[in-house]
Amino acid sequence: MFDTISGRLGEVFARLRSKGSLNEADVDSSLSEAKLVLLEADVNLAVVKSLLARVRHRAVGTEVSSSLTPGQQVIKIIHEELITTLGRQAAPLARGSKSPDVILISGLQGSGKTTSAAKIAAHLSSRGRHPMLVAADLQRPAAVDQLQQLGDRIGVPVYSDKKHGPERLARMSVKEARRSGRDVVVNLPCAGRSSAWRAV
Ligand SMILES: Nc1nc2c(ncn2[C@@H]2O[C@H](COP(=O)(O)OP(=O)(O)OP(=O)(O)O)[C@@H](O)[C@H]2O)c(=O)[nH]1
Ligand SMILES: [Mg+2]
Repeated sequence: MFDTISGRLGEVFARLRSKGSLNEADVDSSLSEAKLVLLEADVNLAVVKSLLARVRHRAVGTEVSSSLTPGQQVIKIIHEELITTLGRQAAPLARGSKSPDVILISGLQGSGKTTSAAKIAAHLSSRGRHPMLVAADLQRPAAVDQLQQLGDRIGVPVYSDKKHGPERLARMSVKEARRSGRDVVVNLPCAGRSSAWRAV
């Protein structure tokens, strides 16, 4: 997601970079394009509004640096405000005292649990961890297949067994992770009230 956002924002602001002088209309037209890019990437509307309001306030304000053109100045402001919005410090995932770490994902129906589980697993793989996805949503038909397809796409093993309920599956998945050398288990039970909560 960040690659897409940065590529598209880069295109929007590349047009400003070359300008020797900027008027409010230049800034406003770039910011409204930036707003679309951010909203299409699912950034929260309140976050987008506040970020762009701060950028606009500073960009049409008084900050002038002799070493930068106005276009470059706006890009510098956006860069700084993006850092402020995202946070200056990365917060790594906390590691448990014993392996594997277990991440349990719950949330309302259709809120993006399965997709997020695959994204987390892909991210962890890219950081050198060895995740395993657990398909413990045994109620919705095709839920296991959906996760299996995502797992295949990102090269992460998916553990499931339709013979057992979510709680048993959660326990078994931890054993299987230890046996197969996976150091993070991303478990997706069916619902917040699932008994798999108790098993981890
Ligand atoms: N735009 C957008 N769509 C998303 C995002 N995450 C998931 N989706 C889509 O939302 C729909 C539901 O996502 P899932 O990951 O299946 O949601 P879920 O919570 O696992 O759904 P259930 O298992 O049915 O409760 C799918 O069509 C996804 O492609 C996201 O970050 N942005
Ligand atoms: Mg799901």
